[in-house]
Amino acid sequence: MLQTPSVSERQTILERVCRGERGPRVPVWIMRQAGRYLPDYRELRKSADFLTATRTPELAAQITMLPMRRFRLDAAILFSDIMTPLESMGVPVRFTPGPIVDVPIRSHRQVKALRELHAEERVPFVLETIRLVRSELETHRALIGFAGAPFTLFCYLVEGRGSKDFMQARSFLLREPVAAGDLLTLLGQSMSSYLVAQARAGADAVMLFDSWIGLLGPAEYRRFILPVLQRVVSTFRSQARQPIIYFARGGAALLEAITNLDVDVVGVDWNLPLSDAVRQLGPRTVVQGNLDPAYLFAPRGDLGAAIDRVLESGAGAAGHIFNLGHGIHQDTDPDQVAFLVDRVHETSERLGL
Ligand code: 1CP
Repeated sequence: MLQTPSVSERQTILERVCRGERGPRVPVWIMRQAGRYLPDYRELRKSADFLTATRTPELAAQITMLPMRRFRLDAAILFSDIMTPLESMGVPVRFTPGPIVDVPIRSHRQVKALRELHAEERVPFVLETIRLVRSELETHRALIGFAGAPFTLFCYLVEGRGSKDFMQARSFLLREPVAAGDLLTLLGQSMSSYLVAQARAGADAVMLFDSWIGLLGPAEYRRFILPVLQRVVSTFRSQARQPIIYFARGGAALLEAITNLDVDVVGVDWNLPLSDAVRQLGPRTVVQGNLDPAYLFAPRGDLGAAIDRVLESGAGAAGHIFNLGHGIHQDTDPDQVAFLVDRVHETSERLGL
C-alpha cells in the first residue's frame, strides 16, 4: 500500500529548521548567491540586462539555479529584486546596478496616486519563475521567495537611490508622518499579498528583507514600523502556511522590539554574535546568519574557524540557518563558497547541530 509521506518527510531541511526541528544538519544558503561573483552569471548578463533577466521566467529560473548546480546549497532564492514589483504599483525603477527611482515619492499626493499590487495580474513572470524553479529543484532543497520590507522599500522610494543614511526618507517619516504612514501601509498590504502569491506558486519559505532598518532607533521602529510589519505577518499567516524569515540588517538594537513580531526566523548581521541575538530573542527563536562576508577573503584556516564559531554561537537557538550577515561581495572567489558550504555541513553533522 502506498503511504502518504508524513509532513516532516515532505518538508525540505530548511523548512524543518524554520519550524524549530534540529538535524540532520544546519542548512546553508547565501544572500546574493545568484549574483555577480559567479562567472556564469556575468556571462549570462552579457546578453540580457538585469531588468530583462528578472522579467523573463526561463532566464530568471536559470540564474536562480546557477549556484544550486555549483554548490551543495540547501536553498535557492528567487532571482529577482526587492524593487521589481514597484513598477506595477506606479513607480518606474532603473538599475545602475543599484535601484534608481527618477521621480522619488516626497508628497502625500504622490502616495495617493500609487496602486496596490495585485501580483497574479501584474508580476506573473515572478510567479512563473517560482513554478519553473520548483519543478527543477530536488525535493530536499527549498526555494525561498522574498519581498522588501516596507521600510526598506520606503527608503528607496523616498530617497530615489541608495544612500548611507537615507536622510530624505527618514526626515519624510518625521516631517509627514501621515503621508509616510499611508505609504508604509500600502507597501505592507502589497508585500503581504505578493508573498502569499509566491507561496501559492510554490515558494517553500518567504523572506522579508529589511536591509536599512538599522537606520531607525527602537522608539521610531516601534512607532512607525512594527504595527505595519505585524499586519504583513498576520495577513500572510491567514492565507499561507509557509515559514517567514525576517532579515533585520543593523537590527542589534531592535531585537527586543522584534520579539513582538510573529515570524519563524530572524536573520541578523555580524554586528553581534548569534548567541547574543538568541539571548535577546529567546531560546525558542530560530536564527539565520551571520558570517561577515569579508571572511570569504581570508585564508582557509581562518575561514573554517570563523564558520565553526558561527555554528557554535547558533547552537543555543531553537534552530539555525547558516548564512552570511549580508550579501556576498562580487569579488569573492566561488571556490571559497564551495568550501564554506561543505564546512557548514561537515561541522554541523559532526557536532550534531
Ligand atoms: O547584475 C547586476 O548588475 C545587478 C545586481 C543585482 C542583483 C544580482 C541587483 C541590483 N539585485 C540583484 C538580485 C537580488 N537582489 C536578489 C536575488 C537573489 C540572490 O540573493 O541571489 C535579492 C534577494 C535582492 C534583494 C535586494 N535588492 C536587497 C535586499 C538584500 C540586501 O542586499 O540588502 C536590496 C537592498 C536590493 C537593492 C539592490 N538591487 C541591486 C543592488 C545592487 C541593490 C543594492 C543597492 C544599494 O546598496 O543601495
